[in-house]
Amino acid sequence: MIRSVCGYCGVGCGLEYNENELIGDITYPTNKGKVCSKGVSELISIQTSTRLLRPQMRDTIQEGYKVCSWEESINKIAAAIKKAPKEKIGFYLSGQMLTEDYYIANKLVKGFLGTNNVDTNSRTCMASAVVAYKKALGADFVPVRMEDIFKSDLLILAGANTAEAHVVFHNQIKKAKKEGLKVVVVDPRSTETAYDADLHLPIRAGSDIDFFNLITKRLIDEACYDKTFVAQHVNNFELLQNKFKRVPVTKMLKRTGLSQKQFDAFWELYQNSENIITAWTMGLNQSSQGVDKNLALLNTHLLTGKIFKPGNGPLSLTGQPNAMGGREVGGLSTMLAVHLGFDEESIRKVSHFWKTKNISNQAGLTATQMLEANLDVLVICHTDPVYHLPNRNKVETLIQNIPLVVEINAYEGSETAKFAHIQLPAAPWGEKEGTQTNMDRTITKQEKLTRTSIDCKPDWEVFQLLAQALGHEKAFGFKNTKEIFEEYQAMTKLNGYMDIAKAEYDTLGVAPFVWGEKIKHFLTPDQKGNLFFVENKLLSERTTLEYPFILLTGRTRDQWHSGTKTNLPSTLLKYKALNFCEMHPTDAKTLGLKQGDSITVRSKRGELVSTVEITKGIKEKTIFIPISNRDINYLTSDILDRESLQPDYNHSAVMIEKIEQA
Ligand SMILES: Nc1nc2c(c(=O)[nH]1)N[C@H]1C(S)=C(S)[C@@H](COP(=O)(O)OP(=O)(O)OC[C@H]3O[C@@H](n4cnc5c(=O)[nH]c(N)nc54)[C@H](O)[C@@H]3O)O[C@H]1N2
Ligand SMILES: Nc1nc2c(c(=O)[nH]1)N[C@H]1C(S)=C(S)[C@@H](COP(=O)(O)OP(=O)(O)OC[C@H]3O[C@@H](n4cnc5c(=O)[nH]c(N)nc54)[C@H](O)[C@@H]3O)O[C@H]1N2
Ligand code: SF4
Ligand SMILES: [Mo]
Repeated sequence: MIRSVCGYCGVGCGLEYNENELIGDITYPTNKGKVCSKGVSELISIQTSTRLLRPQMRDTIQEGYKVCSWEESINKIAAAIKKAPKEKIGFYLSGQMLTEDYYIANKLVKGFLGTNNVDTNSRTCMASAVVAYKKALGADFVPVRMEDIFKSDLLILAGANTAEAHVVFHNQIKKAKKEGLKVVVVDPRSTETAYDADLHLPIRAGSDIDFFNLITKRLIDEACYDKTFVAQHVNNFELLQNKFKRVPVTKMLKRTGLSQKQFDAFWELYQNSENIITAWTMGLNQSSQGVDKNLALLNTHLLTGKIFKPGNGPLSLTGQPNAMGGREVGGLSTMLAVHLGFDEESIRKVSHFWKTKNISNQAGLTATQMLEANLDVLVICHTDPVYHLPNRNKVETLIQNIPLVVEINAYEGSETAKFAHIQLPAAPWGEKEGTQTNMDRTITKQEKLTRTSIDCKPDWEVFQLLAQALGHEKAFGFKNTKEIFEEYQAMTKLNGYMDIAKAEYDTLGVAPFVWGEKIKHFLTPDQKGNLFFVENKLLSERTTLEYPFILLTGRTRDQWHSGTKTNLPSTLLKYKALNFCEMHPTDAKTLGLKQGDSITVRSKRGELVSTVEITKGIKEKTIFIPISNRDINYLTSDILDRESLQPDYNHSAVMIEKIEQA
């Protein structure tokens, strides 16, 4: 029997592999034996015929790919990198890569290629939470654990559909409810999560700042914030109090679309709850004011002092299996490594550690900026930006300006593959080993369960080959993932609060390690939390007569993003279809649409085809299409949050047209 962990979502469920069978690991702390359909299907995905098995290349994207050798392809990439000015090199990574993969890529690019142009798809996912945590708490640190829901009285889920996106955590929420936990869901849609909640607040898309500000207003006006905690541990209270004297309460409530009665019902529950956790995901992060939405939420925990004690705190639910590990390593272009930035002291420490003089003090380009920067070389690993970045027609145009696009993928058939020149075959989950950090700081280990397919390599090895071809053999002579993890552990000592060095690589598979358990205070220089006054500035795309609907996008339970691993003939049995468009009965009637009708949905930027799904569970003038429709981002707006540069995927103005059957 081998113990491993699931490589899909941020819950990080323990798995047990037994003679070709994969089941939940009963002894594992995060899931206690439970798994969802994605977890159990991990094995099937290794064996599919759609695996990418050989390196291949082509000169132009009009030609077909031709199989080549590793040596030939790596040399070609190395030659292009050597020739390019360093600001014209970009690496686009993924919260699905293992910590060791991330570490090598980050070390190579930031340490030795002299550019910080390493970004990750976490930009589209967690960037707003990262920025807000840093501003309010002093570091990108999640101060509460999933198991805290059992010690809590109230769980507020804002813009999160745990029933479909964090399935096993959702099961635990249901269990905690039986033990007395109350659950409030704040979501424009009546999701499966809302169905299981005690109270669903169907707010208007984009109005979360108003909602959380209404809480703050009541806390201040009714003087039920924690005065001692605020006095001792929190900055900017007077400023916030003054600003809140003048906030337009009626207008704010109106913008949320909630009635006074609905808000009062919530307030009753809120006020009477001793211990509160607020959890959130993409409904908040993916927004033109994603950071501000986060800050408005964090304010409520700073004011009530409901943080750093059991059963309390702001819990950002991480989407991908190792988005946290990636953030810890430093995979975002706006940080250097191990949560350190680009200040002189940090650069000195990191340069000394990596024994290099090449580190640049300029933040690198982020996901969308890379495409706009006329790069000479773009290396993409474990993610599909042509599928997932907003305003896809623009993405397709821009990526075609890059003379060398390299895709490292374990599967065929990504959307990015259509625009790449070199494809390198990675060893997927089950054919490699390495560590990942789940949403609540638990470092776990994926184990190798089967032999690595002949021509495939773990992602870290690909980056190491490239580093060696570029002449950095000395800094990149790792023999295995353990050596990399241990170097990374040594590096985390550069950052005082990271106690990752205490983890034992060899035993992580059976005994996961939770870092930061002793941190019960703010990580700002004065150890005080920072309140911020934020307002809803209505920066998202507006509807017009021509484009009268707001499009929301999101997940369905059994599909993983673009579906290279889950939309396989052998895993076709889906509990939900992959392509549907939820709309309110009133809207369907106005448009003359019936259940199952084919429609074209169009924005200013592009269009897609979908199928009508009529439901009262969505607000009027709002529609929802899941991201399992691979064309989703032809529609989406590329407005970004100004600080986190995360896209506003949940607020695009669209129109709907019936497709008349011939
Ligand atoms: N099955 C499955 N699970 C997954 C994934 C997957 O692809 N498939 N992906 C993983 C990843 S990477 C991520 S990031 C997570 C995402 O996890 P979630 O964010 O929980 O998943 P989404 O379906 O994107 O849900 C976002 C919810 O926000 C709501 N929403 C939209 N706009 C607003 C708004 O303005 N305010 C509020 N309050 N709510 C709003 C939507 O209606 C939707 O229900 O899921 C992870 N888990
Ligand atoms: N409209 C809209 N767009 C969105 C979102 C949304 O909610 N709405 N969500 C955003 C978010 S939160 C996220 S996280 C992104 C996700 O977007 P992507 O990261 O593009 O989605 P995936 O389909 O998970 O892509 C992972 C890729 O890695 C490949 N792969 C699998 N295993 C391995 C391996 O071991 N090694 C390598 N090298 N490759 C492997 C898979 O085949 C696949 O092509 O989408 C973003 N885009
Ligand atoms: S809940 Fe997440 S980690 Fe657990 S089995 Fe499902 S996809 Fe895997
Ligand atoms: Mo994500």
